Amino acid sequence: MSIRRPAAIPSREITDEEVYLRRRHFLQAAAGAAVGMALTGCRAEEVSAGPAAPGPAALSGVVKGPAAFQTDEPSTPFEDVSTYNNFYEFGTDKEDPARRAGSLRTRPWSVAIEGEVARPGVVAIEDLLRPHALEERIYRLRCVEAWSMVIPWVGVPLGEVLKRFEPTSKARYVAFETLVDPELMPGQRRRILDWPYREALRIDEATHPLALLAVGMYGKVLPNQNGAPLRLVVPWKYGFKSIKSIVKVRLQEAMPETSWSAENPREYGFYANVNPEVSHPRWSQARERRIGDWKKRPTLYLNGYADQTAHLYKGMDPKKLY
Ligand SMILES: Nc1nc2c(c(=O)[nH]1)N[C@H]1C(S)=C(S)[C@@H](COP(=O)(O)O)O[C@H]1N2
Ligand SMILES: [Mo]
Repeated sequence: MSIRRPAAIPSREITDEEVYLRRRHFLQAAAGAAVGMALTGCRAEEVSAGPAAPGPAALSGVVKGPAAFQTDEPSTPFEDVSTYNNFYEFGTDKEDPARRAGSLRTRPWSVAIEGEVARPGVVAIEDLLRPHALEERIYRLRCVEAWSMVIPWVGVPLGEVLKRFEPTSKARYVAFETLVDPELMPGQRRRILDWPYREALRIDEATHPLALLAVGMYGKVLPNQNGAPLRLVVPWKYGFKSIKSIVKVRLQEAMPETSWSAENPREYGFYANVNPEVSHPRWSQARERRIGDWKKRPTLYLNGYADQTAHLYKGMDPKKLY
């Protein structure tokens, strides 16, 4: 069932999409996504948008995720979500990814699953996704830079995917890596970070039902600049944990090193749980600017997902989970 029948799309969203379709720079980026986007053989078959409607193709067979994974808050317009990005592989300005990520080729794409699993392997993205229903989840995204968005993602629960590879009893952490290819990712020609971008979760965080492997947003294939073809979404943590364009997943016993905490351990920790009471060394995290809003709003503990995730940190000092 497609939840993106025209009648179900609010008029505000249609207007946003009309605006973005006129944006030349966005079209260039989307053309890159369109080339490799056929999720052939999986439940997310490409629905051809036709030449008159460029931009990311619609995903079919998307089901609405459980109520606990939705929000009544208005979604941030597609135009903003797809043009205001952090993706340092394409440059450090917010507009760089939308302007430059057209160079990324997202098919063929495979993901290596390694380490403490009974069934390791290198899996084509189609095979990785095939057994799973694509779900829509509307999540808040809170960047450590104190801005936020509300994004209707399409994806599959990470825990369900990991289960198929049969984690061993030694699998205490899950580490992720982004593609390294300076030809496709021009920002990697400079050592802005120690590439590849690396992120990780504790196994109980990774298998929490909120943790999502996203392949789309707004009912469509993910634009390259948002982390195509496959990115993590962990909504109770700062946005930098939600690693994009994943090529490797490694389950392991030791706590993995992560890019931002390796770069600057004083400013970025392993947990990076959203917490209004723990300031970044250079700014407060008490408030945030929702993209599109004028006034700042208070930041919520665990980004408003404390009901669902606080139990993961029982007995740990919340102030140390930065
Ligand atoms: N590989 C990679 N993943 C990344 C980043 C990045 O620079 N490279 N930026 C992170 C940061 S800081 C944020 S806030 C989110 C932004 O996701 P969005 O652009 O889809 O909103 O992606 C995260 N994932
Ligand atoms: Mo971020």
